[in-house]
Amino acid sequence: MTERTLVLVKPDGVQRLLVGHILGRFEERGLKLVGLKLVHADRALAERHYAVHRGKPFYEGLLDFITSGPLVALALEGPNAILAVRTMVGATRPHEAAAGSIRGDLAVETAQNLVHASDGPETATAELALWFKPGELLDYGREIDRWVLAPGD
Ligand code: FUP
Repeated sequence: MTERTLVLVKPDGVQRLLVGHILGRFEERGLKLVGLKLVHADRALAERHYAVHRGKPFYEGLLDFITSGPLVALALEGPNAILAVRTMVGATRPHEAAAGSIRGDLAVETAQNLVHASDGPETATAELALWFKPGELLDYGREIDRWVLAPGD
């Protein structure tokens, strides 16, 4: 099933100059970029994004971190994109993340684990609506399907 999901390359990823690398991993996998923006989130946006964590011990630090600098919001589309992206991102705690995953390869700190990815269909819908206005998510053909990947070429 074709799905859309939200990915954030968090402020640590921007500061570490890993945006292109991380975006490249998703592109190499074959996921289609349907939304992209650089955002310096304010507190209100961060609170809505992380509402599920309100009251937890790490909540205030999480808000401070996610608002500490610009991040890159990506909307990705593809077959089973939500789970495919979660698997590529790896476990929340980077020391538990599989080698080969983004966190498993590039991070060691839970508080600075580089990437956020929606964890299910409901959160994907809600998070895409939170970070993108409707007109900012594009529907477009993928020329590569015709020119590179077309069977029989
Ligand atoms: P994930 O879905 O993998 O991004 O993980 P969560 O939604 O459980 O957590 C969101 C963010 O909170 C993590 F990316 C990092 C932070 N966090 C902590 O700092 N400490 C924790 O114990 C759990 C999460």
